[in-house]
Amino acid sequence: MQIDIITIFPDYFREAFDYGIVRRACAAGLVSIRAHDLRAWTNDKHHVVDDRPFGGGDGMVLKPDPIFAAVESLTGARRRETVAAGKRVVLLSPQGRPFTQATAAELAQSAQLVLICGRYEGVDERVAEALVTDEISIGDYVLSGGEPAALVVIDATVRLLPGALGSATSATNESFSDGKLDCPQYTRPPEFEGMRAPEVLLNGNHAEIARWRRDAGLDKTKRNRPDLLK
Ligand code: 9D3
Repeated sequence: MQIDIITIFPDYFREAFDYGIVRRACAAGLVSIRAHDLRAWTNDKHHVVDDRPFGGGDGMVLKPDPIFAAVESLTGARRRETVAAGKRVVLLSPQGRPFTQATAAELAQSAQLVLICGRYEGVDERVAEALVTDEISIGDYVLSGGEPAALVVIDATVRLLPGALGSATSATNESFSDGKLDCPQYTRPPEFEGMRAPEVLLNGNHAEIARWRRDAGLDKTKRNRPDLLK
């Protein structure tokens, strides 16, 4: 998979992919990730990427032309309709559809992923109308821009690429795949500052351990994520 990020802060991503599963996926050649400076696709002396909103109002809007030029040079296509099968053009935006594990699984099928990071008050809507295949938000809170959202989308997607996870961990046997949260985990020492790990986990009765884990995961879900049980 090829991942191209379009951003006005390419340095934000320096070292971002040098850790853990994403690093190993890059090293193994499963994915190649590059961050590109949107200003490279401007033609004017001052490399202007934004302008004032039509109709007035605060802040600035990212201009369409450098973004269309960037996507064309990275995908070979200038319109959503002409973007080849297997290529996705993602706009990170507060107005997008919510990002979930299912979205990550969908994106993990693509040969190329182009991520457009918004900044300022937003992005000229013709980008979403004509260029983008998926407009995505990572949740209901306000970020300063699309860059941290791009990191989230890339991390969740890359770890689903075939071969990215060690055989010890399987992508199917995880929270959100089965609709409830993981159970609590404990390790040595069995007693720490007066707090005991649950005895059931120490006694080696695997049927009892499995039952405890299912109940403890369910308790955690009821308390922290009742929405998952509905
Ligand atoms: C909805 C808020 N907008 C109206 C006042 C202003 C605005 C806030 C934040 C416009 C752009 C941004 C920058 N955010 C993103 O680019 C973004 C984002 C987010 O803020 N929350 C969750 N997911 C995402 S994905 C991209």
